[in-house]
Amino acid sequence: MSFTIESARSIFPNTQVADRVPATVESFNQLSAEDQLALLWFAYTEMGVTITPAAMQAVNMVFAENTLTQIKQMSTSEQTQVMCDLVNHTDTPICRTYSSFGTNIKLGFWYQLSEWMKLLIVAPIPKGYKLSAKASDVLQAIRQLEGGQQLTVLQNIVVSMGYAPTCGTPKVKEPVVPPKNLAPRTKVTIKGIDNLTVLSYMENMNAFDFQAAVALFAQDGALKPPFEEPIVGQENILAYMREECYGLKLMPQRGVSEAAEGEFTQIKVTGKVQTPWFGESVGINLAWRFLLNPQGKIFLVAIDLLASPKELMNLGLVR
Ligand code: 45D
Repeated sequence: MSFTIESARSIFPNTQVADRVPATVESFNQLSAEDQLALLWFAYTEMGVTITPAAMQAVNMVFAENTLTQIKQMSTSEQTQVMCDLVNHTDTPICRTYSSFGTNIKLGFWYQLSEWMKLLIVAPIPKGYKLSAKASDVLQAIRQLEGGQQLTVLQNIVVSMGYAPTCGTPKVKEPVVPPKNLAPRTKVTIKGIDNLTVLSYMENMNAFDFQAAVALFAQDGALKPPFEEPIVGQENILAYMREECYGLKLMPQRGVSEAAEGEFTQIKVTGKVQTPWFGESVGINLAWRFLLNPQGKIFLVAIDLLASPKELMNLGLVR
């Protein structure tokens, strides 16, 4: 029997993932638009971590500039309406445009609005806004998550906003920006791991050398981001990395390598990742579960957000 992507997903089955993240997003989605906006604003401003303004330089904001200027010139009530439309997934031109943005442009769009809200250029959330009881519960649930999980909740919500007519909306093609400041190549060491594919994966990702990172995958290999379906095939993985991975810092710590059936190898690595948005102030606890084919190519790497820091030590060795 040989692996399928589906069956490969269940290697290291005792990995405890942060299930409270999708559960929180789910209960958030049940709230009214006003509650959603106010709650997000409270959660964002309370989080106690600030976005590194320099992160905006890694984002190609030209695609959002027209929309942002348009919103800036609106009346206060029109601005509030646009924000409600975005959370309501209403079919408007702005919501359609927003949906065509990649993740980082969406985050950058809200970052810009948040800066303008502070300056009162854009309608702020009313200071005295009273959340409904249900919304207060969701806010409380967000407060109880660890920092990296809170950011993931926020990111997932921001990504799902807007209006996409069908599931296959054409994405704005982001021109391939020639790597600005290719990060210096640094050697990675992972306690317990000497596998060259895994080590090169980390090193190439940290150097933003996505071409080299993708070359480590099998032709029909897959990458599964947290709470998403696998992205299959080298070309799709490369497009994904160019859109989502610029500026990430992977900090693997330890791992375990075991033989799997059919001369495959399964390797689990735990550690942290830093996002360019928050730099060193937030480390997100992660696991990478690699399944390498007999040729040593990546058949699947599944990235999971860990339920708790304790999971960093759970390599499945204690039986
Ligand atoms: O007024 O090896 C609100 C992969 C509304 C690749 C707002 C990976 C109200 C392979 C929205 C609140 C990528 C999978 C305003 C590794 C309102 C690989 C503004 C993993 C103004 C390791 C809100 C990477 C704002 C990972 C401005 C796990 C919110 C990366 C901004 C994780 C939120 C990155 C931001 C995360 C959130 C980034 C900037 C979780 C960023 C989150």
